[in-house]
Amino acid sequence: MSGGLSTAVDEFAVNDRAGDFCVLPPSLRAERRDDIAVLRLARAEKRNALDDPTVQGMEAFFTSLPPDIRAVVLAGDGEHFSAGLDLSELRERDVFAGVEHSRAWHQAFERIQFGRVPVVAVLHGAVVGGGLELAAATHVRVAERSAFYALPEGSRGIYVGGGGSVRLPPLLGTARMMEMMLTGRTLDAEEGQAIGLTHYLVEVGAGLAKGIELAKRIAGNAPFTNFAVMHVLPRIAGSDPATGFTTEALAAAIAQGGDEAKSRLRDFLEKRGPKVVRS
Ligand code: 1HE
Repeated sequence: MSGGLSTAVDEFAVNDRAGDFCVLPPSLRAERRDDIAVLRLARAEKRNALDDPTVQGMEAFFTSLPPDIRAVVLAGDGEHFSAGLDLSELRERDVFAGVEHSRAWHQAFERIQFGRVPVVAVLHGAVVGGGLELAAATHVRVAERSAFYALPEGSRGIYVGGGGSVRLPPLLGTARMMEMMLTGRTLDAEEGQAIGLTHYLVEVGAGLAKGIELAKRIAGNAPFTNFAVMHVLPRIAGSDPATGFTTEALAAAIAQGGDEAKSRLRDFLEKRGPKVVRS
């Protein structure tokens, strides 16, 4: 990816480690909450626009998570989650560099979607363009009431390049994505929730606490179950039914054959395990 991102990803992955996480660019900040990592976009002065070092830093972060981290919360500093692609970088790029840049975003976001642990996004303010593509690569989305969503690529004369054509249609529907891109319309937080783009809608300022609460619940699941949900379920959903049923049977058998399942099932049958509760 020589012409894609301006610095090699390895630079962040192999440099000396500050604390628990790999060295991150100034536009990212990570902290640990027990077995949860919170990664923040920390470029509020540019509305968390995603420049090369930020995308590259996210790839390095998700590639080198400490082994005891079991879920990640992704949030943004300031008034907005992310204004999307850093448009100031676009002027520099020729056509092939553009292809490589898009592929580099794909590679980074693939590390999120098909990484080691589930990721909960906490959305607020602008979640636009590449910011929405980033949110789509996470597994659970919490929105504060200030969140709004748009795909303004049409008005900038560009096209989504962070995997939006692949990840957004299953969330929004192809027709709605088409309409959003053609008209540049904005969806508010309630509309995003109504169409299933987000899973939780909370008051302004309450997103991070909700995200951490959900991440802790997720971290308490059996690791293989989380793995199967992240890695097997989307492959089944994208395959023909016969392949899907067979793959599901294999995943189910692997899960139930594990020690984790046996002890959790025993706990329930011996009245020690949690019951399902009405929310
Ligand atoms: C930026 C960016 C950016 C802000 N790239 N610098 N994304 C967009 O088309 C969205 C463009 N941004 C906006 O519409 C607005 O900035 C917001 C609605 C997000 C926020 O508005 P506001 O009034 O809070 O902030 P602002 O005054 O517009 O911006 C503050 C600074 O951030 C300002 O820089 P300054 O040096 O003048 O202070 C802005 O220039 C800068 N800024 N957004 C660069 N996006 C892989 S393909 C993905 C394709 C896309 O993502 S297209 C969508 C791009």
